[in-house]
Amino acid sequence: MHMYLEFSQQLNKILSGISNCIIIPHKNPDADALGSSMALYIFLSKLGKKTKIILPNSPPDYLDWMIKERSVISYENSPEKTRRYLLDSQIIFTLDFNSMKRIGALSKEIDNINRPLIMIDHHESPEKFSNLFLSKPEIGSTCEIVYNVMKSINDKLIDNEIATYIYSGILTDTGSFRYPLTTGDTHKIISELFKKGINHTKIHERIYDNFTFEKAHLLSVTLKNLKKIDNLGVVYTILKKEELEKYNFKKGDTEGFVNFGLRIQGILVSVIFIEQSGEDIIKISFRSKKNIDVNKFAKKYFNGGGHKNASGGFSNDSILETEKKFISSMNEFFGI
Ligand SMILES: [Mn+2]
Repeated sequence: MHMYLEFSQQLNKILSGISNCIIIPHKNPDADALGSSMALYIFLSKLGKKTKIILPNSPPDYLDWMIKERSVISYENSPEKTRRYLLDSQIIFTLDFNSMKRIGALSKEIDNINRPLIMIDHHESPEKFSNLFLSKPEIGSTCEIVYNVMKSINDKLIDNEIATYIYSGILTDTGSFRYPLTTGDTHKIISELFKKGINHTKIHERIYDNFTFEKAHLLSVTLKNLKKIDNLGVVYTILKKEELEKYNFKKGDTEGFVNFGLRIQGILVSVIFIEQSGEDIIKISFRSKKNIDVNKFAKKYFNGGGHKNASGGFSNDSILETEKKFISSMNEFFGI
């Protein structure tokens, strides 16, 4: 709690002198990025600050419910408007990422206007781009960190709506409270959120029971394509362009698919390769259990990073080349 207190006091001091804030989550935002941004947006608004969330690009459809039109603008869709908001701003919060790479072209705009940056994040190895930062890789979600910050600034401002956003981010980033970084403190926060009257069943349904018919079929292809690297406890699957097109793939449709591999007995690493049309790269997601550090793996072999048990990367090679490289690097990684 000590670290939160110190950060919150510094933040409070900064806030007392300003009236215009911007909040920026990472590109392709998930429920933790959007949840922490929306929660902080409402909180800052209640403190009387004019606030806007700038998204590097539009969020996936299934998270539409998390967004309130007036609070958010997408840089991808309205670059000019974004520049105006940035010019008006006095400070910029960056949430749920710690490398400027994660916001794409928007990072250049941030460089240009040169405002104080305040980073709140839980990924490993933060870049030092901010003036004030709270980097806590030992915490399971940015929402949990933002909650503690808001709580130490002004507990009373946390309402049902803020609590709902915070719950959504904690829920998804802890894998529904199962990943190792879920703690007793996390559950204590959840109990506090319940006191704010959240409807947890409704949140679960919105986040998880949202498959389109095509997405269900895409999942069946994902599982059908599953391959195993014998003796390493590794499974991987590949979704080719044609398969994605056949099932009318939309951004976010494959969210969570990579986790299914970890349901297999004895499997400690699960990987999904997605050959997205329109982009010349293969996107890769890694999940692992126990001490297997797929953050290290993604960094070393596939231009990526993230967390120990959940990371991402990409490849510029063909599917065939990427698969070959993946198998040999996994063997090298496991020292075989
Ligand atoms: Mn997160």
